[in-house]
Amino acid sequence: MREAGQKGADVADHSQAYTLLAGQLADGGLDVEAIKRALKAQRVETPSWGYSDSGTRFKTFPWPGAARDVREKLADAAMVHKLTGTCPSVALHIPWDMVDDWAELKAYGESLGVHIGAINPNLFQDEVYRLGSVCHHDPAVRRRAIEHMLECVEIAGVTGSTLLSLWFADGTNYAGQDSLSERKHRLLESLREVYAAMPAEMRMLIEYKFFEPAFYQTDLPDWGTAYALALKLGPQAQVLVDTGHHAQGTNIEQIVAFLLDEGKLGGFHFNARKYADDDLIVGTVNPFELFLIYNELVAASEAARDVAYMIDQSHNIEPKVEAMVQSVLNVQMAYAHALVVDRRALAERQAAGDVLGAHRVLTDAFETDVRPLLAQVRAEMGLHPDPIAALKESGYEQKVAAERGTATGVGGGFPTT
Ligand code: PSV
Ligand code: MN
Repeated sequence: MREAGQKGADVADHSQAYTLLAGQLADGGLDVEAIKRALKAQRVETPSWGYSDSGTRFKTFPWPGAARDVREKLADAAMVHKLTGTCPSVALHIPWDMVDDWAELKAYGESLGVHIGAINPNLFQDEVYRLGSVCHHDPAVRRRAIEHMLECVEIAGVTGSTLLSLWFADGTNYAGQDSLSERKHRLLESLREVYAAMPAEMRMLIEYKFFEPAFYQTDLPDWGTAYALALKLGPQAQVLVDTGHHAQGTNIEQIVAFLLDEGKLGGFHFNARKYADDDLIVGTVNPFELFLIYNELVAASEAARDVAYMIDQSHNIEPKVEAMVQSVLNVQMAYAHALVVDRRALAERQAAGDVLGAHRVLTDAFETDVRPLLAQVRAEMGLHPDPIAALKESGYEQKVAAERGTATGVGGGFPTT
């Protein structure tokens, strides 16, 4: 029996719906084969930390079968790739994913069908980072942060990763706590040293976040600050847009359009921000926003060629592998909607000053049911047209739950006594 909500992506009934849709898209002047090629080439990187137990400062609810180490995280990521055909790389966080033998880990990932993607240095969990890392007033702490980033550049060299993805928890909680301009200088000086150590093929992605963990002042609070730093550092430095890191109401697609036009959009961390930060499944709350972001990416065409698409989510109350597959499907949906925008009609309406006509070109695309198109693409890729159904049929979640068990005592950040 078909589960509620699965209709339209079903194996048996997608081809008829696809034939109808393909005819309508072609009649509208769209090249359906080119759209399918683009969807088959779509890539989304999943994060190692999305497969292990993680939660909030209140509570981490352990999930049966959650990955316990980096090898299990790679295995889960490989399963997501097997189901979606879209996720061949995995982002790592160091030292969460630290191993002695990186070449061996790389080979292990490849034996499963995935490779190691962005390397994320962790500059927020050591005791010494209480007052910051690269912006800290003590040069010894800054040195430690720089050395850790240099170590990550080396790790990336062995794993074949070309992205060094940086996020700093640096900031202050009280007015007067530290010199704001000095912190700015320390940040740039630290990044210059790391930038200089990067090989030519590596890019430094600089992520911003407008709040948390510091609440009075954050050293990298917005895209403008990240952009200014990237400009100063050079062409291998770019901005990373984490969709969860903006104030409510921020026009993220405008930021995307600006950075693309300036050649400074390095990549994304996709998620939904209704959990305050960045832990919910992308596209669940605001699919229209995600579509508008993809609309800019498709419009930018070649200028978006090197953009890295990554998910940054830590699931607390939901099944982890299923949550990751759902995230990928939501990103694919946004891309498919952006690909069916009638760009010629849009340009015409814009040139005519037709405010609502132009708007309707976008909403027409967004309201198109692209599920048969995505099912067809998956079928042509040799995949199950419905990856969630395929996951459930595979028994993978039960298998890992039996093998790995359920963690005990994972707790949360608050003291329990
Ligand atoms: C910080 O909130 C962040 O978005 C950064 O990308 C970190 O690397 C990641 O989350 C850790 O979960
Ligand atoms: Mn992030």
